[in-house]
Amino acid sequence: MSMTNANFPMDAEGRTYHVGVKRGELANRVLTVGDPARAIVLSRSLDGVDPATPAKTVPTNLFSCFSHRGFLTITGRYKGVPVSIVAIGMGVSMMDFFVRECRAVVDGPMVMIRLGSCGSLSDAAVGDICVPSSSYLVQRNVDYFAPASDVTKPYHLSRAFEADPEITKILVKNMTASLGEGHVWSGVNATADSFYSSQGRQDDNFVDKNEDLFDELLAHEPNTQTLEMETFVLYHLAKTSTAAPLKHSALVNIHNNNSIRAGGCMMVFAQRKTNDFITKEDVARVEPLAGKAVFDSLVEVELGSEDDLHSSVGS
Ligand code: R1P
Ligand code: URA
Repeated sequence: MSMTNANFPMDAEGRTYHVGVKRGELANRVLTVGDPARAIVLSRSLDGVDPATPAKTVPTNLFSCFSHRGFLTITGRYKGVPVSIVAIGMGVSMMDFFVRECRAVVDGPMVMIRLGSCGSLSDAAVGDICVPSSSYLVQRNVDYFAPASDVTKPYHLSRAFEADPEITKILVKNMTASLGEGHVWSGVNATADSFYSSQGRQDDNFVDKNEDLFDELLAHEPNTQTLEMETFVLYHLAKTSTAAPLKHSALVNIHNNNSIRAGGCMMVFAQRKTNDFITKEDVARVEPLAGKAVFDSLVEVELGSEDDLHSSVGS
């Protein structure tokens, strides 16, 4: 694969270096997940999918692209509206690749919603859904661990960045309709740079100094409810995205000056207070219900008339 432009590498066809997508392959409305298997399960809710499609197979009526770096993009329509699903793997760098490279190949405003899994610090039980209205970043403060360090805090906690408030409201409504009252929670998310140390897991093989981390998170943001590994970057990059290109002035997002509107929700896989972990039967029950609620939300968000420009995407 040969690339041009070391600043923002793309191949001769205009495919981005990591996600591997080019103009015309991605919709303005994107659902992002970590696990490619989850992306394939959710793709079964898109228009025109043959219910006899074998499990673990991308339906043949949909566009799909599996990149050499492990990103899976699936594009089709939901209730007639073009949508994409992008599986990105895990961690803050993968979210950064996803947001920037997808933004680069789509014209006009975009909406991006993450459906992930998480650990719960609140009473949200395994199988429940949390819709965080904001997220902060928890980073291992590596300097603390240096020999003779004078650094006093082993973890750095950033300020919180907000999701798009309207998307959060729509997600809560649609998740509640899908999963039922009592199973949908609002709160603040903490995105950690490790599944282990910066999520307060104890590991005798390493010096982590994280015994008091949960107390520190709750002192920092008393409504901290979830721990996972990507959402902060999505909310942060949406808030720092520049306005939609002026050549499409009719599409400039009326809600703010950013070209990306972001929201997030997550299924509780790990209950950190009771130490429960979700069963595979519960994952199979919750994933498609939550996925449908996200698709309903994606198509409900007002973006402008981008479909006029991209009417062939997903068909
Ligand atoms: C860790 O097991 C992974 O699960 C969560 C975390 O954010 C991390 O990526 O999300 P996904 O299920 O979307 O990958
Ligand atoms: N994903 C995470 O990052 N943490 C958990 O505890 C569960 C899922």
